[in-house]
Amino acid sequence: TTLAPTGFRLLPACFSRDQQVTLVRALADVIAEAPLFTPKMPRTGKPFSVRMTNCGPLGWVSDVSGYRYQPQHPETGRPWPAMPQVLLDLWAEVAGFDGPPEACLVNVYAPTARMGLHQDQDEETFAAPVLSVSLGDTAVFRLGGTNRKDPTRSMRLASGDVLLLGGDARLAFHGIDRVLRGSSTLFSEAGVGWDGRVNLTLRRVHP
Ligand code: MD3
Ligand code: FE
Repeated sequence: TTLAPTGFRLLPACFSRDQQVTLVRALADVIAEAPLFTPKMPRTGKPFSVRMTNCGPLGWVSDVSGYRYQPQHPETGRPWPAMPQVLLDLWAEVAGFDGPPEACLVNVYAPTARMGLHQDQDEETFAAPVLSVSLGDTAVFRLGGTNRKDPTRSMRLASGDVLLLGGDARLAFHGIDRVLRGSSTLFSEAGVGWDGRVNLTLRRVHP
């Protein structure tokens, strides 16, 4: 078994069920303003299995030209909608970083979607942590070290769980092996027409 890197903090059930329902409804408004898009791999153009949108001043996008942060939606050209206040409050409470998050990437996983092992290195600073919020179906998450060949460990991320990745964990390899279909009733309870899983990542892009 492998030790978690320093700077890795799981806050299980950080959000109450009521807070999760409120957040899901706020995300439905975000998606109405900034429709989900299917990112493409740089160079090859191969589509991701995860669909995405963003809120906050900047958003992460990926297409044949590469990965980048930009202030507008890649398809509508409009600015990203504001980050829901509950997310700004969460960051202020737990991030331990002086300055608000600049980007909130919204990853929407259909029940069969996954995300391969990768590092997050598109930001201009790694001094701030990344804060992740899981909603809906439980995910099987994989966390390694800062080298691709380091040993990895697997853990489940359930709806309402929050993960803080600072310190060494900020540059750790990580991915989503699979989503446990039907493990949550959150989205039906919230009355949105989705299934699967949603993950939010709050980040600083600039120092
Ligand atoms: C560990 N998202 O958006 S969240 C991503 O569930 C991403 O959608 C996954 O990886 C998801 O880049 C994992 C947990 C997470 C997020 C960022 C990290 C773990 C991380 C950054 C560094 C190390
Ligand atoms: Fe990532």
